[in-house]
Amino acid sequence: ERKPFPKDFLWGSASAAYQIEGAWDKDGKGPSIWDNFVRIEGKTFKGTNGDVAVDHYHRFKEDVALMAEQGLKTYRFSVAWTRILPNGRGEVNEKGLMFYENLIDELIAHKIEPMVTLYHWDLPQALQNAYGGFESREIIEDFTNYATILFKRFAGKVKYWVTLNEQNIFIIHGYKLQNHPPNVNNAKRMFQANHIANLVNASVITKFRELNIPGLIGPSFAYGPNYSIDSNPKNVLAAENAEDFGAHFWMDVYRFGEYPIMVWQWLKDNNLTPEVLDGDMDLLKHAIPDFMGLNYYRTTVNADNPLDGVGLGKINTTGVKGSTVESGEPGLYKHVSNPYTDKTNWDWDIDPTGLRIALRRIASRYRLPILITENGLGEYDKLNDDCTIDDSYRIEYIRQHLVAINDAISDGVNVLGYCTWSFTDLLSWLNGYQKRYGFVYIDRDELDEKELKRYKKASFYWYQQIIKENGKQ
Ligand code: BGP
Repeated sequence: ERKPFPKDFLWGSASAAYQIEGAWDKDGKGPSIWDNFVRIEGKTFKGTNGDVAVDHYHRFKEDVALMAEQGLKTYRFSVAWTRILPNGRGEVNEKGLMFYENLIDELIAHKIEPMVTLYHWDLPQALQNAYGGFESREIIEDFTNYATILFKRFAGKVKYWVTLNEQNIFIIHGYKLQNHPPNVNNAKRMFQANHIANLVNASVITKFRELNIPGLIGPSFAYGPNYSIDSNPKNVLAAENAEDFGAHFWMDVYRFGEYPIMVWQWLKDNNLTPEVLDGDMDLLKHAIPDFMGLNYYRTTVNADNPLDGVGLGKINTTGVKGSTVESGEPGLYKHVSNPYTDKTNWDWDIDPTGLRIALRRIASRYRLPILITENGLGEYDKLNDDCTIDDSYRIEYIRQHLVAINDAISDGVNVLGYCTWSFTDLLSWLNGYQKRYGFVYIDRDELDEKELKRYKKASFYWYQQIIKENGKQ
């Protein structure tokens, strides 16, 4: 029997600073690693960047008014570290802090719960230069100081805090696939930076507890279940490997302060273990998050991959169906296409049942409430002559995922809320502005900073109704 959504369910939507704000060098903001990375030729789709993005920095009141009109209960956004501390540390830039204070006050005035992500990938370039960013333990103190400024300033106003957005993504793409800064392909450095990112996460949670900040804190993790292509035990084992390496390697650390046994053995065998100092594991063990933040987009199918098998591959950043190049980890698994699911134009599987499975797996293994911090459909949208946008495919996508959440809740999973990605259209890191996720269309084709007009899509009105009826469909 399907149970209703809880009364206080957080109906929300999400964004990230670099993808919407623009004003990349305004009011004292320092450069982040993304401000520079997008300028390397060939790294982003047709060289698109977030210099102007959708100019949310200057239009946040208009955007919040739209959120209020839709009836959002929560809005998840990230703070750009380089607005608060242009060099990552040192003097606070009051103007940068004021931007977020004004945004938070505006949300509260409209009865929208602000949900703040501390880090959505835009590391201060100054810290990358000074000591290699996440590769040095110095970042633990710098990050914790930065977070403390926000905790103290917004304590009482902000109840939901997200530490790191998708550590798995920024580590793997930054230190292996070279799709993100710092644009490195080096396994040893990757596992080192990852261990330090774990310490950063734990240190920030520990600080939050020490300061007795009222509210909830946790990381957001990109997870989609790994399936096996069939019941061939070799392929089933490959899917298990993918779960261990792609999910447990992070979430076990967040929840238990321990690396999965089998991954740790593999790291030792391959001479890739990070440097673990006295006290590290103790810090990790005692920083249990209040919730597991889940960013869910797709599932992955796995098959056996020999040692001389498939390696890096290539993700689809063009929006031309079928341009993904198969990837894998030799000796462990390879990712293959799912014959049962529909795909987006960027080859992402559409799999609402996978979300139910994800919620159940996380709930059983980690015994924490789950906050869905991202889910959505990236597609081409068309602005009609009468200024309407019929994104019925997006409505159908979200509707099916809400049914899956409702099923998981009925299965007994504690889901605190659901944030769609994204509220307005915004910059997709690697895919430009053509891959749209929003309820609100923004015309970016002819970039005119004075224009960037907002148009409500069909999905805007549909989600408005869903919120009004608390998910009843
Ligand atoms: C997540 C990120 C978001 C957003 C989303 C969509 O990994 O946290 O910032 O970009 O994915 O991905 P994409 O823009 O690649 O389609």
